[in-house]
Amino acid sequence: MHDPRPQTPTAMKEAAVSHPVMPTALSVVRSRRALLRLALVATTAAVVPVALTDNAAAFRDRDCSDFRTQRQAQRFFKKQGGPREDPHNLDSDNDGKACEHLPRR
Ligand SMILES: [Ca+2]
Ligand SMILES: [Ca+2]
Repeated sequence: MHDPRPQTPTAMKEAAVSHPVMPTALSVVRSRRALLRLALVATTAAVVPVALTDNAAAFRDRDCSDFRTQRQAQRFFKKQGGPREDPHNLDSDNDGKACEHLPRR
């Protein structure tokens, strides 16, 4: 088994040199960074799933089959920013009319 502690007097001296008198200040900085990183990771881990869940809940893709009439689809399409925006792709031919194949009323 390997013992990490220095075995020879020379190795001990080298170890002492590579860890100077300020290890406390240095390790404080290091642990602060580690803490910050940990906090960042924890925050990201906590926020990202919530954000994803929120988005998924807020945006439920609608299709023409979700509407009974073209009029309903058109109303929804306009509410969602149509025809400039069409996040649900209700107007795939971009003529400003959503779900033309649905009955008018
Ligand atoms: Ca859609
Ligand atoms: Ca269309």
